[in-house]
Amino acid sequence: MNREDIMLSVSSGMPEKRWTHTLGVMSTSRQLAEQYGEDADRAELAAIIHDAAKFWPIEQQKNYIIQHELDQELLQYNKELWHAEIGAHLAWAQYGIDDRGIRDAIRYHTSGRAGMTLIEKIVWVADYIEPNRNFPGVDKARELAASSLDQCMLYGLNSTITLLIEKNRIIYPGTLAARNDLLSSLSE
Ligand code: DGI
Ligand code: FE
Ligand code: FE
Repeated sequence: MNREDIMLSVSSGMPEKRWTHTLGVMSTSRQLAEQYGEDADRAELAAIIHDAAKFWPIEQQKNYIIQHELDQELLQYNKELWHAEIGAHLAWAQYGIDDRGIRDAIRYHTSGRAGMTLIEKIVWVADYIEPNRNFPGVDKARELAASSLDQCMLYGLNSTITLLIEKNRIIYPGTLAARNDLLSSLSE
């Protein structure tokens, strides 16, 4: 499917506000790709699809993961992680994207993982700082992203992990691994 058809399909499956967020992630991903030396079209394509399954009813998300034999382990962790795994599968099954790097940028856009690629970091950071985001600390995150994707990601992961602990919620081990991996590569 071409870019325009994918945009129409994804936008029709979400409320307007979430599509506005997606447009923000698209432009921020392009911008970060140009700054940090990634292919802007690839980064933007991952951004278009990243939240495609975000507004599916939660039972439908669960069933999709089971029926398509996706990572079942995710079902033991927070539901907010599921749409990323489904989005990566939709990119291939519904939108015909062969590029594994694009699909992994979608797959890890919420959790993060150890050893993230450049495009994965770009989409993660763009999702966190796009212009429509408004949470305490977002300006600090934007400042960090202007000079270092790794510093911005570490800041964002620390903040997400802290919030999850404050709410006494489960933390996905991949998120901790992403944070630890960034910390050790930054201190090398
Ligand atoms: O889909 P978006 O709202 O654009 O953003 P996202 O896909 O990054 O989802 C972020 C939410 O996921 C955030 O409110 C925290 C929540 N979450 C729940 N459990 C985890 C988690 N985020 C991470 N990184 N790791 C978790 O274990
Ligand atoms: Fe998301
Ligand atoms: Fe998002």
